[in-house]
Amino acid sequence: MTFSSASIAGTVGDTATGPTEEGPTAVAYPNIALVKYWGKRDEELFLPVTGSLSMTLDIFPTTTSVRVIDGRRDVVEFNGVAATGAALARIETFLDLVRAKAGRSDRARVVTSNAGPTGAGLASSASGFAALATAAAAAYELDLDPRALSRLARRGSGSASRSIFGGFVVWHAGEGEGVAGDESSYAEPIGGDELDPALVVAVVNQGAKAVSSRVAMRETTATSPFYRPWAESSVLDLAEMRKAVARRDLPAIGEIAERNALGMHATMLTARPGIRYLSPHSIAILDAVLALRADGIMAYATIDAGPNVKVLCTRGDAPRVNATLVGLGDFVTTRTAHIGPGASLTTSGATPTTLGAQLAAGGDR
Ligand code: 2P0
Repeated sequence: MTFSSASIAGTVGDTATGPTEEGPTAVAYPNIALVKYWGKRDEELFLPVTGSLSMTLDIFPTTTSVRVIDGRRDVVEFNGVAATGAALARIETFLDLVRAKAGRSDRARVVTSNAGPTGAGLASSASGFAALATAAAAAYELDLDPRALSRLARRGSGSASRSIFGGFVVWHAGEGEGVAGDESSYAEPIGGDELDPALVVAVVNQGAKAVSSRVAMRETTATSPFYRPWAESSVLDLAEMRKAVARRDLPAIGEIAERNALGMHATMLTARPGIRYLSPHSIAILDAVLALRADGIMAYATIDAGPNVKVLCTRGDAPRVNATLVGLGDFVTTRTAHIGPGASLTTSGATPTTLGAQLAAGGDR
């Protein structure tokens, strides 16, 4: 756990992590699910059909500051550009929820930037809403413990509930509907950081996806005849995955993660009409992962709502995995991630570099 309730509640106004000129500033990292969240049982409360389990990364952070202002509308600056339309509305809706919890009505100025690609299946909404929840809770002086912060982040984007914490994290589906469901659906860390795996992120397309994961999961749950069987098997995958993490069994973790992800994509492919995020480049990487395993390298793939593939392996094998993926051709760009921290408040307000600059500075390719 990265911060205690005291550090959240107690930081507002203190010099170590208090408001900067832009207001409280939070940094959060993306997480990649090893057992996926795919489908909601309540769209408004973001209650998932199944629980999920993820690994928080140490790359592609989102940095967000929130300052309460004297104005009639929220103002949002995203990667240096004023947000409008649906992107602005989504943040306003989330701030309305924070304001309702705080009993406040004053508007905010939000400045946010992503170090990685946005909307490309690299969990930008997870880091984004984890950072926004953390900074907004501080700006509106909400006294939230990490569990409550995770539940709040969930209302911005389900997967953001997991990015409140570092390392391996489980997000409980929760029980029941309404208030009972809301209170029981939160994320928490489960240990296992000493596994110290690597995740080689193979970016084949940095562009935003054509179909958002929100719409895709709605269509899948509503129309795929394979959705229910996948959800049932995912519950079993989660139970097995928790045991595999508890016994620090990386090959089992990889095996479960790969089958769970392929199953999730099978449900999308069988939605009506089908939704396909996988591209020929994704398949080429899946083939390379199979070839690595045939060569005795413990490498397993997972893919989210986009064509990019993440390959789980040991820290020691990461250079070999990376070299293999880079060797596939110019279409692939890689970054190697390891276990990363939970969301935190910071004073720095440093603007993260762009993906291109990161790759130039220290990327694998
Ligand atoms: C996950 N994904 O578990 C799964 C796997 C994508 C594929 O969580 O509608 O952006 O905002 O709750 O969290 C992406 O979905 O969706 C996601 P909303 P979110 O990481």
